[in-house]
Amino acid sequence: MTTRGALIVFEGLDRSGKTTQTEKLLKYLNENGKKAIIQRFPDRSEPLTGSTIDNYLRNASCINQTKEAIHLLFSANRWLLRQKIEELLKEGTNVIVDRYSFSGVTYTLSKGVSKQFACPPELGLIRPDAVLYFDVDPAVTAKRGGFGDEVLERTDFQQKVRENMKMFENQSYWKKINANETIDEVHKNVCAIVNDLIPKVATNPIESLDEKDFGL
Ligand code: T5A
Ligand code: NA
Repeated sequence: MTTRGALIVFEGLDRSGKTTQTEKLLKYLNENGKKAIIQRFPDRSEPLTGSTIDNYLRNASCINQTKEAIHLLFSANRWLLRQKIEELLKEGTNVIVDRYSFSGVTYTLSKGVSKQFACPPELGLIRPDAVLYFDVDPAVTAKRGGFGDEVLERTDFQQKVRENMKMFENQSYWKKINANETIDEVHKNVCAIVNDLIPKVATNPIESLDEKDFGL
């Protein structure tokens, strides 16, 4: 019987260290003979939606007028990759995802959009086996490289996102990681969780996000 790969999502505020850690995890898994790939969201290379989202993130000035439409584009961007992710999992590849529906929902809620609008487009996307949530005070990340380059990176906005992320705390797949630690310490914690996870989910069915994931 072929066993499936694990869907491992990294979530957290801007500059919490997700991209750094997804790359370290990929290298670690490959060196240990495990198939893995990284899928980033937004996927700025996706032909239908990628360049529009990229343009928004680099230039947006009127968040109020665009918040619903950009939300649907972020979600569409994930839907356009859903089948590819499912096929990879089925053939036994571990899929490391850098941001997913949890960013999608919390960033939009933080712009003042309702849960009733924000959550439904995510229903039916593949449910992660684990979400490694990189928890860190926005005052800490504001001091890290590159902070402030994009429109959503202001500290007051990041604080709202951190509050909204608490809506997922009771999900069994939600694993809080202290992102204040050094890059090497965080990597060690990530590897411990992932080493435990991969064999555990190998024969589980692939499931989809539903109302329970969002408290609807
Ligand atoms: N968004 C996204 C939505 O609104 N809706 C959605 O549906 C989705 C998917 C772009 C924006 O889009 C929003 C959220 C975002 O605002 P992005 O492309 O993921 O999303 O953002 P990026 O700018 O590429 O990445 P992030 O800002 O999220 O940064 P990372 O990946 O968390 O952090 P990383 O690894 O790049 O590290 C940042 C810096 O900190 C250092 C690194 O060396 C780097 O300089 N660093 C550390 N320093 C000290 N200690 C540590 N432990 C460190 N780890 C990393
Ligand atoms: Na990133």
